[in-house]
Amino acid sequence: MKSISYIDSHTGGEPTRLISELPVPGVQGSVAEQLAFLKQHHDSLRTTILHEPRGSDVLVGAYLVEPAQADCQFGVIFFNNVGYLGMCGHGMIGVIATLSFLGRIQPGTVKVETPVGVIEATLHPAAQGYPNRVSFKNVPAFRFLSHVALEIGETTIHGDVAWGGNWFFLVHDHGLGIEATNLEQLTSFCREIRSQLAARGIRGSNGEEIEHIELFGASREADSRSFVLCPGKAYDRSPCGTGTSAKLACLYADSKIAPSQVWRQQSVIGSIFDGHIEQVEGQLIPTITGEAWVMAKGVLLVDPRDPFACGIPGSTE
Ligand code: PYC
Repeated sequence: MKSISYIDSHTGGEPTRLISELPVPGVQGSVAEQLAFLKQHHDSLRTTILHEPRGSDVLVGAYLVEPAQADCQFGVIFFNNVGYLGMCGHGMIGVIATLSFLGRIQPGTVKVETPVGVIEATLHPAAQGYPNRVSFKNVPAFRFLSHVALEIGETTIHGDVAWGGNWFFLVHDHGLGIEATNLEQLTSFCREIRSQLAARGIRGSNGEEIEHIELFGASREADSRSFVLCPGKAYDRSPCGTGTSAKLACLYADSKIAPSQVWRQQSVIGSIFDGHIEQVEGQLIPTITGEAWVMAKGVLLVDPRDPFACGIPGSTE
């Protein structure tokens, strides 16, 4: 029987399952190289941890690994039910909260190597009822394409393609209510957008598929409310850290925010991240702040005789 220890947290309602001891030998190199190795040789570990019956489509996983970069204290690889993520904002906040729970960090700043670059994450001193308030300086964000038109059913919509650590298509003129009572319609609309982007060959600047779709609407409590479809079928319960970074890059490109101006992004379930952007040596660096809560700790047991030991095939996309 194999055992895999985990700690679960949630950030604005979106869960992160941290595996702090990788149960796989021989993983080395840069964090991007470690991801490539795990993807090629140990992808069943991902499905074992995240697929039903142990996990669900909503869960995001994080492997804590050795960083290769000398100035980094940690390395992290994020993954989900369909594959691997370049970066994950809610996940980074959850990992930092969990490292604090484990006593491995104190309030202050650490550098974390991810497959897409180095993140500077700050655990704030506990205050105002929040034990785990975390900010992270993301990889540089940018808008790649603007005002791309798509026909979704009878509706013509327009969206921007932007990078915030993952690729996003960001849409405002969709005409749908960004409400938790409207999740099915929002999900199928976004899935249709994603299919059309793929069919029309609309991709990120490096040819990567655009897997995340964001719809924006008005908020009473923040500057904007969003629905974010993640790779697969699940929507982000948090305001999406990499999605908010992509949004900040678009707002900045449109001169709708100034450097350091705080933008408050609300998720479809009501949780809020604060974000701002700074221009550093010609690049746009987003900083995102949110809170996470550590909520479960346990051991996954993998019996090799179990026909669903590595997850239910086809239970996901
Ligand atoms: O917070 O960046 C994020 C994220 C990506 C996918 C789910 N959450």
